[in-house]
Parts: sequence; structure tokens; C-alpha cells
Amino acid sequence: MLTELQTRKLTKLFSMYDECCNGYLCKKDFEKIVKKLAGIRNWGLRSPRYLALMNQLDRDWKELNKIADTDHDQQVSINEWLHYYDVVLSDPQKYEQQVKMVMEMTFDVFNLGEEDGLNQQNWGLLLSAYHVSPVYVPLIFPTLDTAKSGIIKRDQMLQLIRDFFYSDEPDIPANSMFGPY
Ligand SMILES: [Ca+2]
Ligand SMILES: [Ca+2]
Repeated sequence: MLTELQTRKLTKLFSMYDECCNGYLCKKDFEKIVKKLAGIRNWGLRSPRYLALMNQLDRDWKELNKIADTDHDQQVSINEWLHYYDVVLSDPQKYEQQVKMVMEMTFDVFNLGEEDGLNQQNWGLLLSAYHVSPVYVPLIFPTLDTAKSGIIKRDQMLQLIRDFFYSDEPDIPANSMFGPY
């Protein structure tokens, strides 16, 4: 069972994917996110990275739709979304395949390369692709960057993501990693 705090965080995540703000997730929402991510990174519509991202998000959508869309209307409602995560988060293997991988892929879009991490600017770019205003970033990033190195490394990011999905502690920084919820 999801806790109240988890439900709030997952509702926030839903709102980030609901690009057209109609209260449902559909294929178009995912396509728009790919276009935005690629636009921010200046990837051409025929570049290998764009096509790989498009493929990946298309697979993610199909997987989500197949499992979560229990009333088969080709869109995922908030209740379907929450039920989906209730199931996924209770199975470590599903978490690896359906949450961790997707999050890591998004991370890689903005990865600094050599450093294998994200700085504050890239974190802001990532959030803006999911229509979270970058005004939150100077408030959020320093609390996530506990080592004060200016960069959040991959391992750290994966731990933050895990805490975002699983933790029921009200005061940890990971809860706000995508802005207010
Ligand atoms: Ca939508
Ligand atoms: Ca549905």
C-alpha cells in the first residue's frame, strides 16, 4: 500500500508527465516530452540520440499502458497510475526494469559526460523539460548535493530516486527533487 506521502510524490510525478494537462497520460504526452528533451539538447529530429530516445520513451509508454491501463481506454488516469506504482514498487525486479531504467535514461540525456553526473544548470534543464519551473532549482539542488561538490553523481542520483519513490520520511531532500509536491 502506498502511503499518503508516496501518493503525493507520485501525483507530482504524474503531473510532470501530463504534458497537455488534461489529467490523463497518453502517447502524445510522452512524444511531447521527447521533443522537449531533444529540443533542449539541440538534437536534430534524425539524429541517432533523438531516435534512440524516441524508441525508449515509446517502449516506456507501451509498457505503462499495457500494465496500468486497466479500463483499456488508451490513457492512464491518476488512479491507474497510483495502482501501477503500488504494484511496481512492491517488486524489486519491476522497480529495476520500469523505474530505475527510465530514470537513468533521463539522467543520461543531461549527463555531463566525463563527470558522470549533473550540475545545477543541467538539473534545471531536466526539470524544465517536465514543465517544472527552474526557479526551484537553486532551492532544491544544494539540498540534494550533500557533498557540496556542485555535481550529483550517478550513484547519488539513483539513491535519491529510490528515496523519492520509497521513503516515507517527510523531511528528506529527495522528496522535493522535482520541486514542490
Ligand atoms: Ca495528458
Ligand atoms: Ca485508462
